[in-house]
Amino acid sequence: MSIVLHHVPASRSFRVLWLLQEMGLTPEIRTYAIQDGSLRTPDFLEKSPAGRIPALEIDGQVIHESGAITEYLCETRPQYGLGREVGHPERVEFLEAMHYAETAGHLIANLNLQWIFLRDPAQRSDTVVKIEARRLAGALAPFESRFAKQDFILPSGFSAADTMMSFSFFAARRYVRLETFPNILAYLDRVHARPAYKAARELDGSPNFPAEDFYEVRS
Ligand SMILES: N[C@@H](CCC(=O)N[C@@H](CS)C(=O)NCC(=O)O)C(=O)O
Repeated sequence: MSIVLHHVPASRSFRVLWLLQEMGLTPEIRTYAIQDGSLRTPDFLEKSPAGRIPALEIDGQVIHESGAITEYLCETRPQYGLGREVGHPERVEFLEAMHYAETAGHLIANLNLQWIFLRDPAQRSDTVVKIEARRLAGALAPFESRFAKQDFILPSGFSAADTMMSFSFFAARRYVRLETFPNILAYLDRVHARPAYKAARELDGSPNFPAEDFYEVRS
């Protein structure tokens, strides 16, 4: 079975790459860059109408949206136990985490645009970056108390809620000092120790956009 992942290193498509590795599936990876126009070709727009990654070719179709891909993989490959099916006691928490990942994700996207992708840094708004970094910290805060009680996003253990949500923690590090969230850092250590996570990182590739480790907001 051929699986093709349309991918940008260190981006949301890592969610899918890692979930596939948790399932023992290694896709063919086609790598794009956000700034070089490769996501706006007619060929790619047929796969992903807004020109976004990830897009996954699997089972004779192309799926876009990381959350939809994640739910599809869990539903069609239940043997890995990474989803929480309808009727499962954790179903609602699972769906909440799946979508909350994009509540955090859109804040990160706004900050990425302001700090990394604006061609002219003079166009950056100090007000917007300050507000969005605060809102991002606020979106991460509930997980600090959650990880005081449990090792992973769901009480019963590791699931695709982790492969979806973790990207937000990785990417948030550029804008929020995670040292103020020690339980989230301990969670990330648990995630980093997973063999499938390590394998996915090997396949991910180096970021092909110019990101700094941390962006300090002027007060
Ligand atoms: N909700 C979508 C968002 C996808 C998305 O915006 N991906 C970013 C990379 S993290 C992208 O493709 N950006 C390219 C662009 O904005 O032109 C998902 O979760 O798949």
